[in-house]
Amino acid sequence: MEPTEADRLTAFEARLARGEKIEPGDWMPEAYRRQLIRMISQHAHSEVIGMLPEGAWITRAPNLRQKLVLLAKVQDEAGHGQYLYHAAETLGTTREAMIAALLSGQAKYASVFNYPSLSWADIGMIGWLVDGAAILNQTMLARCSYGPYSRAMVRICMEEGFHKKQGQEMIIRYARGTPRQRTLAQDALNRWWWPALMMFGPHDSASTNSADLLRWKIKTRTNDELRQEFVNELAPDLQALGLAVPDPALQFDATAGNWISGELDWDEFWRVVKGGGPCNAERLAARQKAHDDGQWVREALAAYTARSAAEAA
Ligand code: BYC
Repeated sequence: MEPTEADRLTAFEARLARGEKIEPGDWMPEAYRRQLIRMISQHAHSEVIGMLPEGAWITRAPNLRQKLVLLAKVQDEAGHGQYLYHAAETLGTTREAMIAALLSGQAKYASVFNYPSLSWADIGMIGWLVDGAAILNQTMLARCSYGPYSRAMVRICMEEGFHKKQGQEMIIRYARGTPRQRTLAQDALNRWWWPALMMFGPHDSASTNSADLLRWKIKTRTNDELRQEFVNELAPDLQALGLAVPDPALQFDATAGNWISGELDWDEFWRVVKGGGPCNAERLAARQKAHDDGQWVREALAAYTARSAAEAA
């Protein structure tokens, strides 16, 4: 007798409970597939759009070493986008559909990349805070239940580790440097602190997807848990360098062992997520231009594939 939908769901959830990975050809609930396509494609878009704030500084790097490091980092982000688009394609979507959703403004990507990078110190702060936040989240995702996503995360996390270290090294140097360098580092912290905290998403009480994602072991920790770990890690390190976290309400709760933040500006968060941030239009216009400029490559590839198929027939 054919297994019913309910039997399949029970068997699927039993596999998750045993810690097994789900692979592309395996049966999965439609909502699990949809959640993964949503999240992996948003993640891929974030990597690709995330190249823009830093890419803008490649030509203005202060020396050859810094330029090489930044070039390597930005190229890594492009590679992350590639792995992730491929991981999403294993679920039955296409690259074309995902890119169309991004360019039409329908798909989301991390809100943090809609802020401008105004000084060279921003490159260090993005590395330390933004890549640091990404690592916390992605170390969790490396254990997620979908095989291709979890395997992509292993390599991505290693590369993000290098990204975070280059940023941290730069900010430590600036914080111990000249008064001008300290001012640049503080200014960068003032502008990137809150957008970095917003990367973890809304509070758990407002997180519409978390229940499904946690049930199916796509996420294993909540938005607020990860954000708290980030603040606990960063607040003392920044203060030890003499940098002031731009949160007058920040205080240490010795009983819980947590650094407690003031409330995030959720109106700003949702405005940026919905397309109204300082650089949303500029970021999408840059992606649209890159897509248009790449049209000849896609045409050449299609012609090559068609000719190879004709020759093989
Ligand atoms: N920005 O139900 P929730 C990098 C949306 S790039 C924009 O909690 P979920 C790097 C959310 O999509 C790595 N939108 O969602 C690259 C949902 O809307 P939809 C970035 C956000 O999925 C270059 C709604 O709000 N990392 O490292 O449970 C240079 C409700 O949220 C955001 C990833 O992409 C946001 N911050 O949790 C440097 C990690 N937050 O889709 C560095 C993968 C929430 O229902 N993604 N929304 O219409 C995730 O881990 C999760 O999707 C999130 C959100 C934690 C982001």
